[in-house]
Amino acid sequence: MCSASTPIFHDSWQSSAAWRVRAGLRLKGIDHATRMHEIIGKPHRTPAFMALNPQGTVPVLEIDGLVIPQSLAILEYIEETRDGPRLLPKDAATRARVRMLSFIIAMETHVVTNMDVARDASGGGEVSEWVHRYLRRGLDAFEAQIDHPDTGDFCHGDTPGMADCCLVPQACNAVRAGIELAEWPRIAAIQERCLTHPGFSETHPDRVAPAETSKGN
Ligand SMILES: N[C@@H](CCC(=O)N[C@@H](CS)C(=O)NCC(=O)O)C(=O)O
Repeated sequence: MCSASTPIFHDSWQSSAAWRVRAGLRLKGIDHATRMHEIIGKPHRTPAFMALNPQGTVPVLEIDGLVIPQSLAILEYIEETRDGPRLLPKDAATRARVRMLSFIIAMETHVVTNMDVARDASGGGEVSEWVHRYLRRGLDAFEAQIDHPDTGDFCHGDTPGMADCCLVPQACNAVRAGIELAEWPRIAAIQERCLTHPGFSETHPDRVAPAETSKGN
């Protein structure tokens, strides 16, 4: 049963950015209602949705009278306003590390490998070559950065947080693009651990997708 103040999450099983937030909401145990959107072909870009987010992208979270698009802004907001397991560490130095890992994926890898950008940027060439090149760059950098004493069972310490929320969907995209994660053993180990953690297993696109569906980016 949802109250008037129940957050509304605009989600899509086809979106890795949305999975970041689905996982974050699950990890923090935040009760919410979901509006699931089909994004392939952009049927979700109705006037009502564009009024919520002029960028036309998911995820969007309606919470506390606010409308927040952008997955990392949402994750930071729920971290700052809600109790529950931490997605970001308390102290500035380690917070910076978790943000840095998250940004490698969300700002430098996902953005240039999403289908709209890859199609335009590959200039009529092989889209998959472009996607592989930039996925590999991101995964190489991430693997190097988690060769660090603060890495534990998860990207930072022994509980999953914001960096894991960013890594897992992107690593699944890489596998879907035909890339073997075994090349990055630290990422592969964290990915395997995350996929058996309820924060990710229960929010996996296969668990939330309608029965007849197509995958996205
Ligand atoms: N930087 C944004 C990326 C959002 C994004 O690219 N969402 C894609 C799916 S992964 C989307 O909504 N695509 C549909 C569209 O652009 O119409 C975030 O982190 O939220």
